[in-house]
Amino acid sequence: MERTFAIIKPDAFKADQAGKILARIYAEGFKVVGLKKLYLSKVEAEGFYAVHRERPFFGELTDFMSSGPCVVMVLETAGAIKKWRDLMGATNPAQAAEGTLRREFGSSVGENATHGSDAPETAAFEIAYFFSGLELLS
Ligand code: 3AN
Repeated sequence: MERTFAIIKPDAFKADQAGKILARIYAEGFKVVGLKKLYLSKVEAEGFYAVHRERPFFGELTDFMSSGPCVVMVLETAGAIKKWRDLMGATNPAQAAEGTLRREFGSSVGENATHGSDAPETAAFEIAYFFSGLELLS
């Protein structure tokens, strides 16, 4: 079993799509080990995306992620990291495959509805950034 970290981003939450996205998560066989709604501050978003600090879109990205509530989750299944990224689709919703979450719910490369860890090390960092061990008992 593997765990990954996922976010329903502020665009999707604001558009009342959290329920539909969660339904897809359950339908695809993920176990939701942790889940909470948060309203990130700018500083909290900057800490989460620290690896992107030098990228030109860092300011835009962290403004967006602190623009409204989001839902953070820990998802568990075999091969969870890749399986969740496959379900999300490409970063740019216009290039995401039919049936993926970003294709259905995203509107731009920045406002793309969902986030998912890209490797085991980032999953470990991202899970620990938002959840204590006590919150992940299952
Ligand atoms: P992914 O989330 O698919 O791994 P990355 O790692 O390329 O994509 O990008 C990290 C985050 O930065 C993503 N959440 C994405 O929405 C955002 N992002 C990527 N490129 C841009 C851009 N040109 N403008 C605004 N936000 C961007």
